[in-house]
Amino acid sequence: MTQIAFRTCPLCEATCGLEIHHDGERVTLVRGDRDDVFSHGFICPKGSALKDLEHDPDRLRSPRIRDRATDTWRDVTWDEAFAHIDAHLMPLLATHGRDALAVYMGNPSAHNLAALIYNRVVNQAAGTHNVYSASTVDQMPKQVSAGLMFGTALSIPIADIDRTDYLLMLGANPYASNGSLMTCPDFPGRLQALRARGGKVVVVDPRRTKTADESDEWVAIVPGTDAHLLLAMANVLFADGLVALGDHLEPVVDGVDDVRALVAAFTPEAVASITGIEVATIRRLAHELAAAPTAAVYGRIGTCTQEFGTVASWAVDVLNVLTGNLDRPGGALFNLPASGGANVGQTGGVGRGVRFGRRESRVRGLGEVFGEIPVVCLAEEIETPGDGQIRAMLTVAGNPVVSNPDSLRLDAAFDTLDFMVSVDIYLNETTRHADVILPAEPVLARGHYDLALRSLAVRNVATYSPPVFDVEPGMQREWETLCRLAGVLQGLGSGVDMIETVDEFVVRGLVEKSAPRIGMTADELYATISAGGRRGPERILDLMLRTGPYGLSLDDLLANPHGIDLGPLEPRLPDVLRTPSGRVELAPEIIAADVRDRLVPSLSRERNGGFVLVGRRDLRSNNSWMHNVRVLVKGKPRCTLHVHPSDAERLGLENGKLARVASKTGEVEIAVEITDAIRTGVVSIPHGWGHGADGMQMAIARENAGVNSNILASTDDYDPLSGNAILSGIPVEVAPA
Ligand SMILES: Nc1nc2c(c(=O)[nH]1)N[C@H]1C(S)=C(S)[C@@H](COP(=O)(O)OP(=O)(O)OC[C@H]3O[C@@H](n4cnc5c(=O)[nH]c(N)nc54)[C@H](O)[C@@H]3O)O[C@H]1N2
Ligand SMILES: Nc1nc2c(c(=O)[nH]1)N[C@H]1C(S)=C(S)[C@@H](COP(=O)(O)OP(=O)(O)OC[C@H]3O[C@@H](n4cnc5c(=O)[nH]c(N)nc54)[C@H](O)[C@@H]3O)O[C@H]1N2
Ligand code: SF4
Ligand SMILES: [Mo]
Repeated sequence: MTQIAFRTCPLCEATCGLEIHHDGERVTLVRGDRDDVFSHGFICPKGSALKDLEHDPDRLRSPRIRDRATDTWRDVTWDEAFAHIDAHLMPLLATHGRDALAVYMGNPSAHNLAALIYNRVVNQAAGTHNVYSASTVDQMPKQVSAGLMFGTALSIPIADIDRTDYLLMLGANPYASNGSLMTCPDFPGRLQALRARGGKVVVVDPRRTKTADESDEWVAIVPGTDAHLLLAMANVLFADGLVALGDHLEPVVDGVDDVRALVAAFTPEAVASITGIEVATIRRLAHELAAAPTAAVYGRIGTCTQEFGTVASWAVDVLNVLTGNLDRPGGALFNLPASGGANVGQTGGVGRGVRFGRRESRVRGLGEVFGEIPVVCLAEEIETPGDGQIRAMLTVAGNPVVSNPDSLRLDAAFDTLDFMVSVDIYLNETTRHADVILPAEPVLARGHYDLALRSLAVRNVATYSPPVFDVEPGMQREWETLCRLAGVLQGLGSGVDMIETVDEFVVRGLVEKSAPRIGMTADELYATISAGGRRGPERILDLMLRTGPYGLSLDDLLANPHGIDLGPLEPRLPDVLRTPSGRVELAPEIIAADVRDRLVPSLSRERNGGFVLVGRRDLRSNNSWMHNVRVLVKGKPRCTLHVHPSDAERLGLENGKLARVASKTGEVEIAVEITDAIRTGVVSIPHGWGHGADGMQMAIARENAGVNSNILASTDDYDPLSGNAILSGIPVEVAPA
C-alpha cells in the first residue's frame, strides 16, 4: 500500500519540501509538497531523482577494507572496520603526532544533521591542525568578509527577495544552482514575482545564464573583476551624493569615510576596460541601486572563487550599507534561526569578533581561517617530508580529488598516504584511495533538519523530517559512525559502546552550557530532551530548538510535517553583531589593506587578450557526486567547452569537435559547444566531471565520464585573505585538439 512521507530535500541549499510516495521499502514517486510552508510544491530534477539515488546499486551498503597488496576490497563488519582503523591509524599518530592526520569535510556535510553536530566532535578528537573542508573552494571569502564586518562566520545578510524592488546579482546562477548562501526554494518563481510586482533584476556574469535570460538585464563582466565594478559603484554613490545610510544604520556603522577614501581611485573610467563594462552602465547601475525604494546586492560563488574574492564579497555588503538597504525589509537582513546559534541573543552587538591566521600551514605558511587550513595547501602538506607531514587522511562526505584544484597532483598525493578512512556513500575518485570506507545510510533512512541552511534562508522557517525507512540490515547510521570515529581518535577504543559514550559526552556539555538560558538546571534539561529514549542528533536538535529564540521543540516540528513558518526576516541590528566595537565595521583594516595593496595596483593592468576559464553548474548535477543517477545524466553530454562563436572562428574550433585547453597547471581535451551565451575571451567548463579513474565503482558516472576542470586550476593561486582557491578566471590557451 502506498504511504506518503513529507521530507525536506537535502540535495541543495533550497530545502524544498518533498512528498515521498513509498510502499514501506521502495520509493515509488517523489514530488513537490504543495503544503510545504516554504517551497509550496517546487521541486527540481534532482529532488525527483532521490528515488534513484536511494536505490542505486553502486551505493555502498557495508563497510569495506582495502587490501593494499592486491588493491581489492572486502566487505567487513563494523567491528572489524573500526578495529582496523584503531590498529593502523592510532600507532601512526602515536609515532608521528596528531598533525599526521588530515581531516577533510565535504559539501554534503552541510546538508546533514549528523555531520553538522558530530563532525566538530570528530575534529576535536582528531586533535590535528590539519583541518580542511570544501569551504575554501567555495564561500570562505564571504565568511571572512562577513566575520570582519559583522562578527561571526555566519553573520551573512540575506537578500530579501520576496520584498525587494531591485536585485543586483553577481556570480550566481540560481536557475541552475537553486541558490546558495541564500536558502530560497523556488528561486525562479520568486525572481519572476519580483519582476511581476514591478521590480528589476540585474545579473552580472561572464555568461548569459538562464538566470540572466530571465532577468531584466545581463551585464557581461570580465571574470575576476567584480570588486572593481562594485567599488566603482560605491565611488559613484559618494561622488554623486547618493550615500544614504538612513536613521537605522547611521548610529551603528563605522568606517564610511574610510570607504570613501578607499574607493577614490575606482572611478567608472578607471575600471571600465578592466571589467569590460561601459562607464555609463556602471553609473546607471549605481544610480538605480540608490534610487530603488528597496534594493539588495547578492554575490555568490563567481564572486568568491576568484582573485579578489574577499574584497568582492565585502563590496557587496558595502553597497547594501551605503544605500541604506542593510537590515531593512526589502534589503539584506539577518536571519533568526530556530536552532539558535552564535548570532542569537541580546548582546547589544558587542562580541569577540573574528581573528585569522592564529596558526599557519606548515609548508607555505598560509594562515588558518575559522580553524581551517585552505585546501590549496593540502597536496604540499602530504608531499613535503618533515615534522607534521600528513600521512593519513579522513574524508567525510568529500571528493577532493575532483573538487579541489590541481586534481591530478592531489590524486597522486593521496596515493602516497600511509592510511586513509572515508565516510562516504560511493567508491569514487577520492575514496578509492582509502583503506577503510564507512558507508553512510541513505538519506531517507535518517532524520533531517537544516541546521546550517535555516540560518541563511530568506524566511525564518523550521522543518524536521523523520526517517522514512529503517536503516538497511547491517548498516550503521552516520551519526553513530562519527561518534565511533571520535571514540577511536580520542583513544577510548573502537567498540560499539563508543556511540553512547561520545553522544552522552556531547549532550552533557551542551546541556551544561544552555540550560541556564531557559531557566532550567542541566539535569532538568537533560531529562526533558532524553524523554522517550531520544538520543543522537535528534536529542541535540531538540535541545537547540528548546533553547533557541522561538522556544520550539522537536515534537512541535514533528506535529508540523510541512514546516513551521516563523515569518519574514526582521531587522536585527545591533543585537546580531559580534564585533568588538559592537558596530558594523564597514572598512576592516585587513580588507582595506588588500584594496590598497592588490586591487588598486591591478587598475593599471593591461588586458592581454588571452582566454580565461570559468565554470558553470547544471540543474541536473550536484558537484561531483550525482552523475551515477541515469535520469540525471541521460541526454546530450553536458561536460563541454562553451566558446563564443567569434572566438571559435578565430581559434578554428568546430562544434562537437575536441579542443585542447591548457593552463599553467595542466591540460584537458574536451568537446566544443559553440554558444553566444558567453562573453568573448571567456570559455567555460563545468566542474565535477572526470569520472574515469581506475577502481571507481560508479558504473553510470563512468559511462558519462567527462573531464575534470580542476586539472586546470592551480594550488598556487588563492585569495590571500581567505585562502580560497581561484577556480574562476584561470588563464588558458585553447586550440583544436
Ligand atoms: N572548478 C570548480 N571546482 C569546484 C567548484 C566550482 O564551482 N568550480 N565548486 C566548489 C564547491 S562550491 C564545492 S561545495 C565543492 C564540493 O566539494 P566536495 O565536498 O569535496 O565534493 P562533492 O562533489 O560535493 O562530493 C561529495 C562527496 O560526499 C559523498 N556523499 C554524498 N552524500 C553523502 C552522505 O550522506 N554522507 C556521506 N558521508 N557522504 C556523502 C559523495 O559520494 C561524494 O564523495 O566543490 C568545489 N569545486
Ligand atoms: N544543480 C546544482 N545545484 C547546485 C550545485 C551543483 O553542483 N549543481 N552546487 C551547490 C553548491 S555546493 C553551491 S556552492 C552553489 C553555488 O551556487 P551559484 O553561486 O549560483 O553557482 P553557479 O550556478 O555555479 O553560478 C555561478 C556563476 O558565476 C559565474 N561567474 C564565474 N566567474 C565569475 C566572475 O568572476 N564574476 C561573476 N560576476 N560571475 C562569475 C558563472 O558563469 C556562473 O554562472 O550551488 C549549489 N547548487
Ligand atoms: S532545488 Fe534543491 S532542494 Fe529543491 S528539489 Fe532540487 S535539489 Fe532538492
Ligand atoms: Mo559549494
